[in-house]
Amino acid sequence: MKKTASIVFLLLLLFLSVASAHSKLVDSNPKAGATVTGELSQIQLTFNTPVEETSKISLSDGKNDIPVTDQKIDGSKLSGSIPKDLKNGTYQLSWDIIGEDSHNVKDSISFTIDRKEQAQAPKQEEKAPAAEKKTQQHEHTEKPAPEKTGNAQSATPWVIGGILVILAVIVIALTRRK
Ligand SMILES: [Cu+2]
Repeated sequence: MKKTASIVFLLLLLFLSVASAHSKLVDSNPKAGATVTGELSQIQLTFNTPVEETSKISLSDGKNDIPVTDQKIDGSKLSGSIPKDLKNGTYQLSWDIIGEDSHNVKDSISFTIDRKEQAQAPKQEEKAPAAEKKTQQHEHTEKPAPEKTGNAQSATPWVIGGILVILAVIVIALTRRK
């Protein structure tokens, strides 16, 4: 009986670790949807896992890319420098990272720069603050040829999860009969 319980527990643990393995943003400067009124020359993204060296940040004002220079990776933190004199407006801060589970994750947040000294003629589009928008896309770039030699990283987490749940149900059903 105890043995069965621990098997079920292990299966559950395995399922959870597979299902939650993707790297995601946990903090940022500026924060998602923030309005920046002061100085901003450094941006930083913090993820829930370390990210690989090839990970990149990019910044756009919706039309043009703005250079993010001096990009640095420090464990789970990705940082870079941006021009100090950005115009007032809404910006998209995007990342293209390789997370700890070796998956490629692309996502972005937006923030607004609204500095008084730059105040321009009022715009008509103030009704819906674009800064609230947060695009969510978690893309997984799978290896081109999925082969059987691959480990759990290339298998679809949901398929594994489903199999584990079925196994757990069978184990529980067998235990009840005794
Ligand atoms: Cu992932």
